[in-house]
Amino acid sequence: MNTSLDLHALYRAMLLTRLLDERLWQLNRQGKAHFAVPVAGHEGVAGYAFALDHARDYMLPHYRDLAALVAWGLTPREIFLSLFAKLNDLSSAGRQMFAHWSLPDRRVLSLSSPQPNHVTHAVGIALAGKIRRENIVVWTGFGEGSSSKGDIHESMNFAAIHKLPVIFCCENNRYAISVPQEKQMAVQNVADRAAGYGMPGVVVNGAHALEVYECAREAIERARRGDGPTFIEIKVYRFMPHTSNDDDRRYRSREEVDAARLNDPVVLLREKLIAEKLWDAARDTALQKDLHAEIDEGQAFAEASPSPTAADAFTNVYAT
Ligand SMILES: Cc1ncc(C[n+]2csc(CCOP(=O)(O)OP(=O)(O)O)c2C)c(N)n1
Ligand SMILES: [Mg+2]
Repeated sequence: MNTSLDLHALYRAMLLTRLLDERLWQLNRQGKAHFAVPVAGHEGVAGYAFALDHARDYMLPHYRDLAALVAWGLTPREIFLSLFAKLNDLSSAGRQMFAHWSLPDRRVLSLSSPQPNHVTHAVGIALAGKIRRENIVVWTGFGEGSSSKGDIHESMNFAAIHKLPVIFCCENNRYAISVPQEKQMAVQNVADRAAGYGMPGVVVNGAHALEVYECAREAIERARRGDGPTFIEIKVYRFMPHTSNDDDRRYRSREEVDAARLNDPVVLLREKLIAEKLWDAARDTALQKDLHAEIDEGQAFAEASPSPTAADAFTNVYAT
């Protein structure tokens, strides 16, 4: 275990993400936000963001990686500006769908809605970094459903041949919207495919953020040494519907969801910290209160921010 990891910061990022996720869903249900992408169950991905170097590495995250972005410094204000499609939204000045994060000054690149095009962009950045001898690592995430697409196979093949400093992170939550994994592929572990491209394939339990951190750290060190890419499969479970446009009762039982919730990454980390006497119930209550206040403030700030006007439709576009 790398003792330089700040466990409290990791837990804070995961808890803040959970509380934000609940608020984003409520706002959608109240008719105040047109689209929500729940991430509950995926918060363990914060572990990988703690293993990257925030001063030089690149992130092209999966749309369910809000916890990694929060760990990377994305604030509640910035998240609500994007949710409400405000003019000062950093990602696109209110143009892109929610969860398409683009923070050029922080080296976070947007995914394209067609899944998973952004993985090819990650490989391109890694190639550029290698040619320029920048010693960067590029992290890219996608779902197991998206891993069936050709983009992934071409990207992995190219990255392995050229020993590029890129990490392919497949978040396997067993469903591509309503399609279960067994109707999507004949392998149990997507990571088994890595051998076919000539790179290590690792499976990690996403319910344990510390395991995600450890495995990410090893892959990042390997990439930084010049030894090439790694494929990491994080086993997770999505507790909520695919998006606010989905009704998951039509394709999975409540018993299955309830059973999966017994392995809640936020609760498991909290219990671990308490068991190791690094945390207690009183501190948890105080933290929850602070985080709720931060969320309220971020929401109020974004609600009071200006919306784009008709004239703004022609800024940052290629032609009028
Ligand atoms: C090329 C393409 N086809 C279909 C879609 C519609 N779509 C959006 S998300 C999604 C499911 C992706 O599932 P998975 O990759 O497992 O990620 P998860 O949502 O489970 O995290 C689909 C089919 C899309 N965005 N792009
Ligand atoms: Mg999936």
